[in-house]
Amino acid sequence: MAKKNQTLGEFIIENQADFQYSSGELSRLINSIRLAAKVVNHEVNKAGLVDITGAAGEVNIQGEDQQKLDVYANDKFIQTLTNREIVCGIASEENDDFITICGQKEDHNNKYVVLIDPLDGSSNIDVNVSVGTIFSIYRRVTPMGSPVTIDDFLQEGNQQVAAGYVVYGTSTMLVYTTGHGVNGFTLNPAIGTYYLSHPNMQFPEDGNIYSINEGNYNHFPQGVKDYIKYCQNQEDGRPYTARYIGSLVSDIHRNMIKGGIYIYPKSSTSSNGKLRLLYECNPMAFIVEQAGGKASDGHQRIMDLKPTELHQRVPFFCGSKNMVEKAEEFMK
Ligand code: AHM
Ligand code: MG
Repeated sequence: MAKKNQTLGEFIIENQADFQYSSGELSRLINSIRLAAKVVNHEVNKAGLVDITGAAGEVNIQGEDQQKLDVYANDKFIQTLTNREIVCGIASEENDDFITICGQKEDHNNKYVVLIDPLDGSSNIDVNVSVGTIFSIYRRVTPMGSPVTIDDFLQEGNQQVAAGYVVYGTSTMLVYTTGHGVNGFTLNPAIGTYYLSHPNMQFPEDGNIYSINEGNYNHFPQGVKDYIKYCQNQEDGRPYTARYIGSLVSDIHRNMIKGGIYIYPKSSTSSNGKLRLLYECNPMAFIVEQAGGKASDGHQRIMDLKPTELHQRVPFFCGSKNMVEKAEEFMK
């Protein structure tokens, strides 16, 4: 049972017994993410002090400029998970291909793979706006003892055993689920400890915030244009409030607390939208559903989509259940 002021460490231990994570491997894995997130948090917080921000001069697989902190965060998460030998493979939004990890005895006997977006929304760093880390954990589907294959990563979102995000905001929070509800922990930076601050988070069924990049309006499908007009109409408690940070984790975190919908649709310039199914949409969908919200591609449940490639993009409609259902009606 979640208790306020409990530390994340205590919570993980307590719930390990509850949920019978037989070997404790999943607990150790979440512990490693907690540790790496603290290190990244420290670096993100210093971003304005040292000359570390700005494009690193590299371009990631999607052809976007990579920021230095993206590279740093990517390295930290991969290093931490690799050194502790608790996963058999990692796929990252920042890497072209997945990484295979084996123990010192080359035994390949760990059972989990992690998919991660180490620093999402990093174009916000230069202007001191929140960014986030998103992670997703699956049990491998190939036999233990052999190296992981692409099949271990291309699993439907409904197979996730855990997912979470870290929001580096006015305070730093780690929010995660293992399929038994959603709990949020706030970092006390003075002592480096996360405390349970948001037990059993619930997405309000309704809301009055819509979050979408309206600059792309002319390129949106008709259903999305009509839904935006619906949000703006003066009736039944509308117009809704428009709020768009352009940082997925922060936009969804706010909507989960206040009630709202986040949409990144396809458009005439990007046929599947922008967000990645494996690193962004599936983990966010798992968290949002566990909190009572809904996530779809405008037609079908996100977590039931069968991934075909590591860096696949999908349209994303996510938030308060009734709002997502209303948007889906417009998409028909
Ligand atoms: P990134 O993974 O390159 O950081 O891009 C993902 C981000 C999301 O955090 C955010 O919701 C979206 O891109 C904003 O995109 P846009 O600027 O097109 O509205
Ligand atoms: Mg991203």
